[in-house]
Amino acid sequence: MKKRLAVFLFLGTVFTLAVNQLSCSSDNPSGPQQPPPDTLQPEVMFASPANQSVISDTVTLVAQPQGGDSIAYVQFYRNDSLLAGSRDSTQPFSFTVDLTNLPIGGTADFVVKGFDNKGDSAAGPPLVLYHLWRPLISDPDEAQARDISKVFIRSSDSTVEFRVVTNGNWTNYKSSTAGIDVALFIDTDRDRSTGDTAVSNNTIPLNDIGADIRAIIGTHGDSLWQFIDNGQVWGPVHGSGGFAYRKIAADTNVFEVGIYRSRLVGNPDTVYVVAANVLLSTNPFVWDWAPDAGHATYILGDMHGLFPAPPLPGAEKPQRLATGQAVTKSPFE
Ligand SMILES: [Ca+2]
Ligand SMILES: [Ca+2]
Repeated sequence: MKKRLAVFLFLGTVFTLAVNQLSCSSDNPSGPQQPPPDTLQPEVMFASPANQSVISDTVTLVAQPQGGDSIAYVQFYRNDSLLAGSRDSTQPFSFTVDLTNLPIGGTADFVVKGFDNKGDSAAGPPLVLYHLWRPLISDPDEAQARDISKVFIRSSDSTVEFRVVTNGNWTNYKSSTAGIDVALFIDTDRDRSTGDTAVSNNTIPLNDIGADIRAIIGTHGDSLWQFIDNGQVWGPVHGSGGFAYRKIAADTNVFEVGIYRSRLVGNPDTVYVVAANVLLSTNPFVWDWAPDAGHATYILGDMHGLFPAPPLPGAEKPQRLATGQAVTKSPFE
């Protein structure tokens, strides 16, 4: 008798479970089927390049659906204007844009919109891209000869690159009267208690950073240095050389220098940067800081290497002045 009762209870449980299952799977068990309201949007967003990338003269925008309504086609917009011919109904949605006319460091703003077959459309998050270089520091014209105007930056997995522009040309950049003496100070651990905090015999603070690496270009040689905390001195970076590359010409106002990321102490993701130029032809020397106070912050991990690969002819040997050539001790000491 007990056995029959157990079988009966078991069958009852199975029946109840089955009914529950059917109830759960029915959207509308109490009335006729209604088409659900169309609350889904044809959501789409950029898949590449990543937001805030540095890109070359042309870039291919790629967009993908975001799991909303099915997408009939997408269109791409730049500064709210539809890009002619950008309609694409085949995944992956893409469109190639020519940015050749954009200035170096200029930004381009893009939006992609998805459209469904019911007349709905939805815009994805905007995309901002930089042309060739990303602005890092913009410094006012301080009416000094060859003071720093702008510093641009970009990076890849292997290098971080700087592009420095001055107000007014130099002739021979190494000339102590008509050249430059620029230092790029990099706080690789964003910690003022490590690295150098003041220059010119500790009389001029390096704004608010503790610089662990410095690159010097100009009168006092083209060289890369690392601060030795144990001893409080700068030591040249030896090994396979100083810079990854250096591009500087006579009678111009811009130079570029590449540094291997492996040279940055600790291989940081984020660095602080302060630039300085010293006019050696005046007594006392005239300093130009960029920025004038504080520092610029750069996240190396943000960059995506979409600009042309930098020329890497092999690391450059640090070019330091020969004995007797230096007329003054470097003001960066
Ligand atoms: Ca530091
Ligand atoms: Ca300045």
